[in-house]
Amino acid sequence: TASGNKQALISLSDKKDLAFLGTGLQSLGYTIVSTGGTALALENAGVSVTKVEQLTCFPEMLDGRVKTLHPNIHGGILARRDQKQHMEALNEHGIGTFDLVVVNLYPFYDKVSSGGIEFEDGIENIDIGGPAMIRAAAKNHKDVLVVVDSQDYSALLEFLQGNQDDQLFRRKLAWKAFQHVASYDSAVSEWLWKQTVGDKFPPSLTVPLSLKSSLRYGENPHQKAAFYVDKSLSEVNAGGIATAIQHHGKEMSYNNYLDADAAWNCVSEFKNPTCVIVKHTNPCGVASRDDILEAYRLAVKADPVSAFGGIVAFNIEVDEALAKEIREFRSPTDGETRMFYEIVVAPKYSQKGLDILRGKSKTLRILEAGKNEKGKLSLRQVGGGWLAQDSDDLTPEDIQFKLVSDKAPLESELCDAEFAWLCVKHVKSNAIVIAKNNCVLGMGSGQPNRRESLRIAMRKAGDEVKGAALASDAFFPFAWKDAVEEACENGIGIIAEPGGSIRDGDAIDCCNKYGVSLLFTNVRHFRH
Ligand code: 93A
Repeated sequence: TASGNKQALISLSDKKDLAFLGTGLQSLGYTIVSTGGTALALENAGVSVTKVEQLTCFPEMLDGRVKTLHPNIHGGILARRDQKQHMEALNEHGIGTFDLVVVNLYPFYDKVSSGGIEFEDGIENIDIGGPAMIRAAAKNHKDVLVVVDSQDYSALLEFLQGNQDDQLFRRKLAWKAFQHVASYDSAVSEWLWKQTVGDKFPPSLTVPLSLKSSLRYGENPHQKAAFYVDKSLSEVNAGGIATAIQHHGKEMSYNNYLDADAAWNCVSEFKNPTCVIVKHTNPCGVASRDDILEAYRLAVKADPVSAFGGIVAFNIEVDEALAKEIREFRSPTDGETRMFYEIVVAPKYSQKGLDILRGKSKTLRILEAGKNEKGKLSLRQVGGGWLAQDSDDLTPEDIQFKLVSDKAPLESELCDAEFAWLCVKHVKSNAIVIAKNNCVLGMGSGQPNRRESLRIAMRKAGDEVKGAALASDAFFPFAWKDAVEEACENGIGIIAEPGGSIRDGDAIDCCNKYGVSLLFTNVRHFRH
């Protein structure tokens, strides 16, 4: 600049901490150039600013569509300081250089996701000048610092005070800047795609992700790993495991995230107070009770060996009494050893509850998770590509349980079947769940044949299998001398399965022979 001052360009939609930044820069001797609203906010905070119009000698035009798109602005950002001709060109046109660009964009995502916004309104919220400045500064980051996140203001001011150059710091900011613009552009493209195809599949797959953290390692210690978060859920506790608050314990690992997610997804489906215990992404204990302490004890009891070292999830607040129970409860296998867990996850904790759990062990991870959103996209990677599908949001309320055998079920048996059905959805295929009185008695998961899953589930249920409900995530390919008959012989009271096999008739005949109620759901819950 003419005065020889360092010059900063600030243009912000989200003006959080702008006064802090402005006063900080002013005291470091920076000349600040700003767009209309930003300039006003700075002046109100007692910071003196030069308006962009003074540099461009143009008014903001076309309802603000053209504010900063001008050589006097972009020349000052993009000129290479080490190129004589560049600097001469600036001199010739009386353009000063910018040393710092601070920009955040029109809140496009918030606007279009708040619902009920007109198409024209969406279009007007697409920022053009902002990304142009960010990209220009990020390209020329060697000499122009670029900041897009108010959380970086402190580090920026510290850096400027230090008077020491650090190209890595600049590069990191430039990386963040391009991430910011890329995720912004994908939000715009996704929205436009929806305006074209509506809610029809396939969706536009430019999912904006931001790096949440590096992980110590992946599924195994020799695999590098990191965790990325859906950009649209950048807020703390915005929903799901990714944004959960960790109150205590060791750092979350790759497998911890998988297991906590499975537990949280499962427990969130239940209306009544419920405890779910997960091991290796499968719920091995689930119980609903008005008394959550009892639910917890029953969930452990379903499979105490597997529950040890597992993840415990609740769908209601963990209060003092529940926390004490979690801390003290001894394994039903020997009545002595206190249960040990990797993670507790719940929607809420009372202060006392939290303090008690913190005292259970140094490592116990305590997570407070926000409500899961339905209708999310589910993605799986295969060699060379991605598979996309709607998430499986169907619950027993969406389903007709159709009686296809002679024996009419009792009301209680119907409830058991629905409970088992909701659980089986969360178990890896082939999945069998045996349940009674809102409590899982045994489950078999991940076996390549259904009969093996059934045998595991029955073994866990023991004598309690008599009169209990059985849910199968997919139909039985055979009935006689196979899984259906084995379940009937062992005294199962009611079976829920999708139906749809060419041997459905055999399954019905078999249930009739043993006087078992058979319900067809017409819905399958494969989980591969
Ligand atoms: O309408 S724009 O695409 N055209 C521009 O030239 C322009 N310059 C800055 N949007 C533009 N901006 C954006 O205005 C910035 O990205 C920032 O989000 C916002 C700040 O406006 P104000 O300072 O008036 O509140």
